[in-house]
Amino acid sequence: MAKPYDSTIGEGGETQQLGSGDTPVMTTNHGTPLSDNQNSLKAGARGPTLLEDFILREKIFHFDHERIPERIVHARGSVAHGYFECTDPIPDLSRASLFAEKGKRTEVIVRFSTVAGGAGSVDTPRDVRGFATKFYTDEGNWDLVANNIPVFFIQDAIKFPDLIHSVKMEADRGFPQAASAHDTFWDFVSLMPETLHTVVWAMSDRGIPRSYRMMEGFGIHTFKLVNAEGQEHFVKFHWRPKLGTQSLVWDESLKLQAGDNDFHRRDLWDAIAEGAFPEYEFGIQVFDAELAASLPYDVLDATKLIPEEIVPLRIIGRMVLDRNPANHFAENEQLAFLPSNVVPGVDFSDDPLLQGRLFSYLDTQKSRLGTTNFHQIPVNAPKCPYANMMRDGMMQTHVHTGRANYEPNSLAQAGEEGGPRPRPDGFRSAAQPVAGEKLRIRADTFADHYSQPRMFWKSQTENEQAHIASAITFELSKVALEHVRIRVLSHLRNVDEDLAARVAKGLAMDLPEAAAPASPPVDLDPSDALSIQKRWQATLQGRKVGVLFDEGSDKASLDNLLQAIRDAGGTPFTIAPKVGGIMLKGGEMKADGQLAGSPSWLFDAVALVLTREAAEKLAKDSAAIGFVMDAYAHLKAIGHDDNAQPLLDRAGIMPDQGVTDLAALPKAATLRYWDREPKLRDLA
Ligand code: HDE
Repeated sequence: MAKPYDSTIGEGGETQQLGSGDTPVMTTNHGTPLSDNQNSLKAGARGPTLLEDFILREKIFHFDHERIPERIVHARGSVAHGYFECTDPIPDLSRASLFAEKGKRTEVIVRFSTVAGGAGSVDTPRDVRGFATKFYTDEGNWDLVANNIPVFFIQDAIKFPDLIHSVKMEADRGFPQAASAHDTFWDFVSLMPETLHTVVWAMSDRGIPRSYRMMEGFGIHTFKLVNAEGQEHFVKFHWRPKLGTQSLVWDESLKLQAGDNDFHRRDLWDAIAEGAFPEYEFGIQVFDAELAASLPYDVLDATKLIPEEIVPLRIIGRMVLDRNPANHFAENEQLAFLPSNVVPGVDFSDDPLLQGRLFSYLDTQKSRLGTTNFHQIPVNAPKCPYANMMRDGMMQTHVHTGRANYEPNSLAQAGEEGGPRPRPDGFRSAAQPVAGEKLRIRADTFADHYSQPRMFWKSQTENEQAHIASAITFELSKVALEHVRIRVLSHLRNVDEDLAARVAKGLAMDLPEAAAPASPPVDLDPSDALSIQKRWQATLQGRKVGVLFDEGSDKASLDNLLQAIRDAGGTPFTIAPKVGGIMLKGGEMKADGQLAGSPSWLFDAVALVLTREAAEKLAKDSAAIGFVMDAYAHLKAIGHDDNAQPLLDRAGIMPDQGVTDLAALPKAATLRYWDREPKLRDLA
């Protein structure tokens, strides 16, 4: 046995000589080399630990302070590095350097997130998703802190703490975690009809995305682009995923919350690790004050969107995410976004929600990261030179030299460092005339809360409408306060009578009187761009197919299928009751996953390559029955041959277009079978 005082033996028994070969020396944080990282300093082998043990105290002290406050909202997120490439320069619209030349690349980091849950919560609750991008441009960092839904719950920043308090776990009981289906959130919604538009989006399939790689992003607010001549245009920013927008079905997202609470984080990590780099188009909607004035809603109101049919999207760039983080804490927890980070050529509008955000994010970073110098943390620091007269502060890492810590100064005349100076073409706010009385007031043009949720509802397919009505019914069924449910129904009547009637029926409640609108709703034209199903991209790229096999399966058919899936751009994942080598007809094969631990919720489609005997055996195994039954219930393609029939029969699978032979599976697996749904569940 090693003597405690010279123990350099690790758990595995391997001895590491101090500083030998390439192994770095382990030291304290102040550089003193350690001789022993296994034993604290004791008075005798079985005696008490000594206070003198500075090595033990430093290690425990540091560990005790490892956590920093999590983000108040968007606490759970995933990051990826990559680049933005300008594909269609816009110098006529903006002097921003990242949009100046075709092919110009700018480094980025992106953080995707949920909103309501804590850092350790699950990835797939019904929620809005964050889509925040930091562009490290050569004229400073531009942070586009966006969401996957193009509108927001409230119109004025002063309501944000109330909104978030209402949706987070209830104050007395500390639950529910990461869920909007509870009294306080819907109480707030029922009293603030401006929330309805975003609520209807969140209750749609947008609230349960399939992957961060298959989600749109929206800057929401109206911003401004400013060109070198100082001319300004209004603009809205959009991200469009190359794989198309895709979502889960509700039952699947619930099961994933139990089965793989890192579903989105893992999906993003794996895709990048495998070289299937997520890609997004970057689009702008550009318009001027005249067009803004012609719209029946206010472009400064963050609860409204401008349909692409009215202001088309112009694609000016693309973003590729090609590198996983090396350290979660350094690059995710310490990553700080600020909507106030803009570069020359991009400017703010007077949207009162945006104006509030310009304060909040800077303020929150001081509280989370503990210092005004959080911009010096590598992930937050600009990649271009930066210099000013701001000095000192906690955790200052720059050693500023010379006496010039004020401006103006004339120290250069004496041959000393004079320090930086502003540049005439540095950031300039767009010159905008402002006049008005100082009031706590909201513009009349913000008063209509129903027309746009109605437009959204009317833009959906029948199946998507059924999902929305069912989601609202589900959430309100978890609301114990009956007066809240009644009040929500009274608002839904103004959105759409059919929607209100379906939710009321789903709750087994009578329809109340419609709420009195502050401004009567109008019928806006529906927009196909607002529907996921109408714009479905039938591709196997980025999709995963779970292939179940067992003893005796035909190896040649299995190999053919796996290759066909790869050829179509998909990722096959093999599953068997046991993961070690399984004897097949034609050779042995190992599985990627064990059947009991690889439910079909993890895949976009499934295939069964079984002998008749194996199918009969698996027809008595609940994991196998559940595998097939859930794939069917989640509207996925199921590829099989005749041998699998006993298992299909046991799982109650009825033939339809999505239940195909193995050869047709790669094509069938590009879709979900929405038509199957009414046969399976009673939607509202
Ligand atoms: Fe945020 N929001 N927010 N938000 N938000 C934060 O900043 C806030 C809003 C969004 O991955 C916080 O660093 C206020 C709209 C994303 O690190 C905080 C208001 C949109 C992220 C904050 C809003 C967003 C945040 C928490 C109303 C979409 C995650 C931690 C005026 C356009 C960023 C932090 C990341 C994070 C405040 C409204 C998106 C507290 C006061 C609208 C994607 O500062």
